[in-house]
Amino acid sequence: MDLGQLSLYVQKGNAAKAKEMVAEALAQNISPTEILNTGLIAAMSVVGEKFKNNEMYVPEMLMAAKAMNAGMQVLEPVLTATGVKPIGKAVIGTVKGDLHDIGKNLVRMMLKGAGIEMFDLGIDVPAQAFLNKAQEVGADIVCLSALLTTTMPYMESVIKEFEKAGVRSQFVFMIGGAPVSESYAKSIKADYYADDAVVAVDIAKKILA
Ligand code: B1M
Repeated sequence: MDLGQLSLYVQKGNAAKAKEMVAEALAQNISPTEILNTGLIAAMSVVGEKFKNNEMYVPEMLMAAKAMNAGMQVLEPVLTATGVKPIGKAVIGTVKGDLHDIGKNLVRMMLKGAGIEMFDLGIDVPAQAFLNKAQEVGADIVCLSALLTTTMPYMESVIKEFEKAGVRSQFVFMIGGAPVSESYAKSIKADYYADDAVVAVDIAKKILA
């Protein structure tokens, strides 16, 4: 199977074909990681480049994201399949002002697949909502995602909200997203930075061991 074709369907925003091809690829025993990396994530890199170069605009970018999400829905049961009892709990969300959720969803699925009970607050999440949910469910890890340089600083506001409430030390913060870096994580006193969903799983397992 040509996963390049899957990437093209996603770039063109053809959700039905993207879904169909992911299902076919799984039926042909192609690994979910390969489908993700070569078919789906690669498509979003092309879309991002084209957007930067004014060859693609927001509506097309949104269509591509919908096609990507359609493909990911087919992959979800495979990525989240786990027979084990939960090893911990995590709250996850994309911070306030930011509507990007593909990377966050991927991290959620992979952490769930690693046996972590996930509480997904969605997108555009205010600091107080992270604090409320983390306390309500007794989370071990609070996962923050941001895709924009303009929303990344809000991650610090979330951590400060926990400090203000006097509960910062009860939670481990893991942050990630395209503009985020290890040094940024250090500068806002987050505990961990994860470059991608696979690294996020490694870190979470270490935290919960
Ligand atoms: Co937007 N967008 N977007 N966008 N968009 C980017 C991020 C951008 C880089 C495009 C570009 O210019 N090349 C640019 C940001 C520039 C910047 O800040 N420096 C940008 C912009 C400018 C915008 C708007 C401002 C455009 C506008 O309106 N003029 C607008 C902002 C809206 C808002 O949020 N307020 C906007 C809107 C959108 C859409 C809604 C159309 C759509 C999102 C739809 C959706 O998510 N449902 C969209 C998309 C699709 C993108 C690109 C093309 C793809 C993002 C993506 O899904 N990548 C993106 C360009 C790019 O990234 N190349 C772009 C695939 C995904 C798997 O990767 O999310 O990076 P990613 O997640 C990775 C890692 O980062 C990491 O793990 C994942 C992989 O395993 N990770 C974590 C993520 N979160 C983590 C959390 C962790 C650990 C790891 O721990 C907790």
